Amino acid sequence: MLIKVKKQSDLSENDVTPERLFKARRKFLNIGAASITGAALSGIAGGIFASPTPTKAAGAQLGTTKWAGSTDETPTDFESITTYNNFYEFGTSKEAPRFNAEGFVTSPWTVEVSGLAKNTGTFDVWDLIDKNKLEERIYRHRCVETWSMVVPWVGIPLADIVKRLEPQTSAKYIAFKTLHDPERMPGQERAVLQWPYVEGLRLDEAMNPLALLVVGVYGQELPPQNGAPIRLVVPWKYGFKGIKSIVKIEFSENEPPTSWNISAPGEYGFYANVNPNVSHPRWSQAKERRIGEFLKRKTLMFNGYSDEVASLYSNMDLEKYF
Ligand SMILES: Nc1nc2c(c(=O)[nH]1)N[C@H]1C(S)=C(S)[C@@H](COP(=O)(O)O)O[C@H]1N2
Ligand SMILES: [Mo]
Repeated sequence: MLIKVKKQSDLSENDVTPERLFKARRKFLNIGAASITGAALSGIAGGIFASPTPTKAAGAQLGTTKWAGSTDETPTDFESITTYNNFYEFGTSKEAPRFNAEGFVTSPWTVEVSGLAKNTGTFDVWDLIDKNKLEERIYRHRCVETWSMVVPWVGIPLADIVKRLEPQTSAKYIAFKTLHDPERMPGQERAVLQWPYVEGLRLDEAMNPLALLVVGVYGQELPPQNGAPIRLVVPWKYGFKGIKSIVKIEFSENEPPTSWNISAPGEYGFYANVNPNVSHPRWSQAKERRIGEFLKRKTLMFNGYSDEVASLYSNMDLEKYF
């Protein structure tokens, strides 16, 4: 009898629990048993940096108008959205950020705008974001690790901000940078990624009406673990494009470097459009597990936003530009 030995790449959908994916991602990060011991891990997750209880305090309420395009799918509960996070600056487990980000001070907060635009300079976040123009938008959120959620974000179209900043015609890309401050972001004391976290979009992607600068969730200011005070949300792309706690925006002529692409260029591309037909080298992207649901569901092209965004990529080979 032929016994088939399973390789990583043969993992069936059912094998790919979030925990295994997390381990697989960590393994590639090359921080195996030698550098991350159980003790160090639990230290990050619940020990040395942690306070005894997660942040429960309700954030300040935000006035919003409801956007007409929201999905009518059931939003994931607030508890899951704010306790199951990816935010490596506050630890690499899903559970760590809510503990390690507790007390993270996000006021005052400035965003530097630089590069090929007319209105460069340093802005207070609340000068950049007009609190009277906030929209509530319920979007699907699909992580490259194959879990997904439905999130009622609060924010302003990125396009509105870009227009106000008046990029020059030579600007073809927009780049974003997360705060780099290991004293406030304890996960930055270890080189799990190259810090600061950086992300970017092509300018026409940034101008698409779905791209959102987000300052809240469930009608209140973002908790720190979700990227306070300001983060990006690009619902047709994998979650890692949604860079958190932004301190810098730069307009450029050339494609900017992006954190996960720097770490593993063969696994994470610049575009990172949700695409069930293009597998990650180590797992399929055909299905996803919606947090709170038992059965897997099919992943939709562009995360279900094809009508809105497919034209951005009409001449591109999406196997090559993954
Ligand atoms: N600065 C920064 N931004 C980040 C990350 C991160 O580790 N650091 N993780 C990304 C990933 S992989 C995902 S899936 C989303 C998770 O956002 P959420 O915790 O609000 O669901 O944030 C993205 N933005
Ligand atoms: Mo992710």
